[in-house]
Amino acid sequence: MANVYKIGCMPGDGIGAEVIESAVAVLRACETKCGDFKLEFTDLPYGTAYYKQTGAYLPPDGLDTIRKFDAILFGAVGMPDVPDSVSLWGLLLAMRGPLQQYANLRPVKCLKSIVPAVRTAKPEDIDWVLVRENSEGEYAGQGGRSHRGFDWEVATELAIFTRHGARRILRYAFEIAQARPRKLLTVVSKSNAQRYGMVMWDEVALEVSKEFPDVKWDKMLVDAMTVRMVHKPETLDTIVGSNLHMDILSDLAAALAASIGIAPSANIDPTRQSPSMFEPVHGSAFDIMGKGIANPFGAVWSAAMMLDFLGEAKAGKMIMDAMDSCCEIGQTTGDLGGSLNTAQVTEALIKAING
Ligand code: GGG
Repeated sequence: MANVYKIGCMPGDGIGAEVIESAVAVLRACETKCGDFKLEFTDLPYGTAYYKQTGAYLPPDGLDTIRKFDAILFGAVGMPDVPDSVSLWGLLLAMRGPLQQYANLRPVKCLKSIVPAVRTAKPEDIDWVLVRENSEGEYAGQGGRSHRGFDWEVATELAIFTRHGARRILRYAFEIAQARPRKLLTVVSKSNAQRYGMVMWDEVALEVSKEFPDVKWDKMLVDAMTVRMVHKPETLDTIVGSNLHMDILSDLAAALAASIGIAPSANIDPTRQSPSMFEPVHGSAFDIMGKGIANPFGAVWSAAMMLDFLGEAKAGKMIMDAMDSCCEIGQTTGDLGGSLNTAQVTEALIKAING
């Protein structure tokens, strides 16, 4: 009997709807081609339009609804007429924390025939997995403001690091590094300037490293890491860091590998008690919304990660191969040098899947 997976489909805002439509069409093609699993999609309407109608990004029972799915496919959040901090905390961060999706995986590599943005790098030099702490740190949502509007206004934004939180993400990153051929991990922090949380982070990395004697690892300050990614990309493989640091480094990494439009991510609950959530790294890009030109690769690659996570690795690879073959023959959107629109790229991917 075929495995059946219940997928909650949450396009969200802006180009989210366009890229998720593409990802679902590609998943459907894969499902038909493989014939040994089934995907049951349920549309979840949460996003800024829902917020404007109801006053909340998620209904009171929203998380309970979400918990019933095997995985969530998410598009993007954010519109110009709602403050970004309201939309991000109303939807995306409101899910990642309670669902204990404490690991955010962001693989980056140059797809076939894609040339890195830096002239000195070879395409094969960029093949990384970025592991982002996804539940605390600088995005703990703690702090406050007093004396609003006065010159002496004070705003605090606390970065909260727990030993438990650092240990579980560092252990997860060491496991990922151990499973990759080069067994190489770089731990990013800023423990010269941030002398409490980041110093503890480095100490925990040293402790956890002892469980993985076969993984070669080193430490980098986040500022120096940006330089190493540009000038010595071949020295990197798996990279782990805090919520904010890896949010920034993963955009840089995607740009180095050609375009933020290709970047996928997986918000994982490694304990599998809650559904994991798969989303392109890019945001809602409302400046190009409705034009039909968004690159669907970030969402499609995220869908491939979802299949992998669900145990359908063969189908996930089919999608990756289809993206490679489209890139090889230039069937891409403008950001990757091609001239196709979103629907045409989707068609090309489906054609590649159908062989
Ligand atoms: N597709 C993801 C999305 O909408 N991202 C918007 C954003 O700003 N995300 C910040 C984050 O991933 O923490």
